[in-house]
Amino acid sequence: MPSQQPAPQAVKEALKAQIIETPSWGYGNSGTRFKVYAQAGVPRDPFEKLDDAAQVQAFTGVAPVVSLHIPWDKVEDYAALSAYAKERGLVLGAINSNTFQDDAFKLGSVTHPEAGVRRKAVAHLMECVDIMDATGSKDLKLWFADGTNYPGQDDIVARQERLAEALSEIYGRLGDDQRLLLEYKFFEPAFYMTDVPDWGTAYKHCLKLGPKAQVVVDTGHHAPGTNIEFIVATLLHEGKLGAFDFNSRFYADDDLMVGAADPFQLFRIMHEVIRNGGMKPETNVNFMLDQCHNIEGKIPAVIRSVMNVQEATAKALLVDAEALRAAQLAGDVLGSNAVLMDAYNTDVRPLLAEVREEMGLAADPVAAYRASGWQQKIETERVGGEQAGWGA
Ligand code: PSV
Ligand code: MN
Repeated sequence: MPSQQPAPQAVKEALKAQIIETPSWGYGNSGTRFKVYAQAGVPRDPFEKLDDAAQVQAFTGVAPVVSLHIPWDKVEDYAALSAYAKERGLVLGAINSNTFQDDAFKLGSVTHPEAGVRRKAVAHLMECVDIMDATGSKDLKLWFADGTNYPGQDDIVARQERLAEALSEIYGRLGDDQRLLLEYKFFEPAFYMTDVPDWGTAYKHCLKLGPKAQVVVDTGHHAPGTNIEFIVATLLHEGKLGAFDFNSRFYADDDLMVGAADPFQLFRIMHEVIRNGGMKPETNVNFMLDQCHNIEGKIPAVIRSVMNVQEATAKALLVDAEALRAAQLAGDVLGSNAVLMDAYNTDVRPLLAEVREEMGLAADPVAAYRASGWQQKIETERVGGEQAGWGA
């Protein structure tokens, strides 16, 4: 018997309330270690990045928050940047730290064997919290490139202790409504041993720090075959999932548009998010994109990523939870799998088109962006100056 679908109105309301945070660096030039291809019209400063982010928000209606990366988005006056965002219907979101592009950090930042280098890294992280105070940002996102390339290069446990010490100093500096979000990555740029390689290590540190420390799941930071939805379910159940860095990978940390490589995986992740209360505002999961658009147009790619998250979310919202539970309790292996697959195989594009129209938006955001003339405008106007990029 076909299962009872959840009420479409509730699904629509959940989709309208969803917020997807876009990364400032997704609007700038990026590439691989082989080549960064410049694109016409790319922003030259953080203000122009916000102008582009405002386009994504204008056409999707669910992307009003923009993550900053320091020092890539360093400005003289963060209150002015915040006000500029506000005038465009945006707010500044997570502050992403960067302890990986200074020569001093060659052997590590907060885990470096020299105390002086560790102090330099902590000073940068403290500066990031100062910036949060000025922008009103609530999340400090920490990703450490720290690790070693050769067995025996440094002591594994000593590095963990140095990391814990630095994290606890930063944690102590946070305001009551600010969080520290710790991101893990299983390799790169260190190849032998990474100091925060997996969710277990990130979770261990966050647990010791306290309730204002939570884990970031970057979907591109796992070994092939990892069951990411298990990690998501577990962290949510433990109250320790702070954020996603959404993107797609085929081989490594490819930073492709989320949902491009494996939309079924994204659906499975969103199913666990919904099943475990991760969409509730009080759970406070930050759904961020962390992507670099190297060969494709940047603004339409960010729009497409937002739409991919919406499609996976819509399908996950359509899972008949009652039927799933009943089939699971009955030990009905095929029946329970069929409930999930029914939802996954639903074409949610008409539903999302309706949602957008009810929000006063065009049904097809990419087509609307292309017709808007914004791309032509920035390609004509943004000439001269230095285009924003990684600073790699
Ligand atoms: C590291 O690969 C990472 O995922 C971290 O989130 C960084 O902040 C970001 O990429 C930079 O693109
Ligand atoms: Mn990331």
